[in-house]
Amino acid sequence: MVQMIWNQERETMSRGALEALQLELLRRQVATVYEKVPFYRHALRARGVSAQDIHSLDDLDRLPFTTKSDFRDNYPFGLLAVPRRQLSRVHASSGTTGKPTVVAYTQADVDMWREVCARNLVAGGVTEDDMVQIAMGYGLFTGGLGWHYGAEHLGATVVPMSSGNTRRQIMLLQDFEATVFCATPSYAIYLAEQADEMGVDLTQTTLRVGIHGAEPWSDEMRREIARRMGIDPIDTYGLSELVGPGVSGECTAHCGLHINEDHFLAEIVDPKSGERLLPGERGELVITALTKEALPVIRYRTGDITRLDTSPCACGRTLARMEKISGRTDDMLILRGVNVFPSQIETVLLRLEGVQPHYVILVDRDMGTMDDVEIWVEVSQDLFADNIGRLRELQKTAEFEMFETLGIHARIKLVEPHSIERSMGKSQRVIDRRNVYGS
Ligand code: DLL
Repeated sequence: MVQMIWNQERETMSRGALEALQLELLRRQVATVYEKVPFYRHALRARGVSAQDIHSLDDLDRLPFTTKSDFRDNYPFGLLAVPRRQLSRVHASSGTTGKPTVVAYTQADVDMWREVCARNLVAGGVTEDDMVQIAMGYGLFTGGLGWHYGAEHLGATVVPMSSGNTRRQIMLLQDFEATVFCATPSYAIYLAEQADEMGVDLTQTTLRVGIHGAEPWSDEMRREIARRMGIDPIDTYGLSELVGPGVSGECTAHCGLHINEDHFLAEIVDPKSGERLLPGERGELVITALTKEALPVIRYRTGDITRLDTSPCACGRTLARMEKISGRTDDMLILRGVNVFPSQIETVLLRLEGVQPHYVILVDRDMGTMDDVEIWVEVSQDLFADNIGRLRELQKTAEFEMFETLGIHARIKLVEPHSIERSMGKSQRVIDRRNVYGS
């Protein structure tokens, strides 16, 4: 397979050379945070470690973790390693409760960010000849501006739409002949649905690549997007605490997301104990930002569940691949003792004929004691208008499959098309009301 590689030197390094580079950068970064960031100086002193103690990458586990609450405790600029006037940009993640997580970039950080985003776009099949319609949110969210800079950097043409305004998006993507569409998977599905209603067949447009990410999505959802939009949907991953998009992304071989390891050092730990796991084991992704100047985060607990694979990839890149994220540690539902991620529920649902990719999982506690799960899922208009017998049959099959495949007892409620709220960004799939009982 011949594939364009944006940064041949960095993306095809031998593992030995890459690890030597990572070690050098790690030592430098630890020395910097010790000197410049009081939070890290205290944490390192408490563990009796300094840069001199890092002799190999195995010494990583001597370093302290950083968590989301450390960002909150140091809100807004307490973790900075540079004076504020050196900042070029500030972003923030929405944060469902309380203060947002604030992240900052120097000019060198913005340059690095655009470089890693360009790599991911090229890996996904984007070229300088492409017209890239960016339908991820612009603003404090990193999705819009991240891809914007990356796409410009590689020489493509950018249409900075942001999310929403869906009918206009559909009109312009046809008129401008966009070839690449960047959006969260849920927004891509929503746009496809609106296009159907407008009588526009997206598979007949010039669109050919979808750049997605920012939320968990199953392979079934990927197939649905590919079918409805006639594009190759590419998964990309990142988080604001590091840069935003640009941490990792799939190549067109679709066998995991290549991590930009010369900037982001990845490890997998047991989410409970924090112990490092063996190569290939699945657990929580922890990342150290090796080159960031403004906010050099050490061992950030992403909360995202995946595993790493360093075996050679068909595309020629040597950068390790992470498996598609199955969910977040804090999104994992424990239902009567069975662990399940919303993306697994999505997989089961979307395999059923007549079911639409719009669903919500409601978890409650029956009389305050037993977990009670109800899944609302939309069905196609045809099916909804059909006789009750077919609906009843589908409901029974869905309930049976949930138990057979995932071991959970869930009531399935088949609902009318358009009755579940659509999302322009990240969708909220789970409404968990159990903690109102305070357990
Ligand atoms: O979502 C950055 C981003 C923008 C990534 C555009 C990809 C594309 P945050 O808002 O800080 O940043 O949210 C980060 O979103 O810890 C994951 O839980 C989740 N997430 C991001 N990408 C994926 C993905 C952006 N491909 C949080 N699959 C992360 C599953 C993802 N979850």
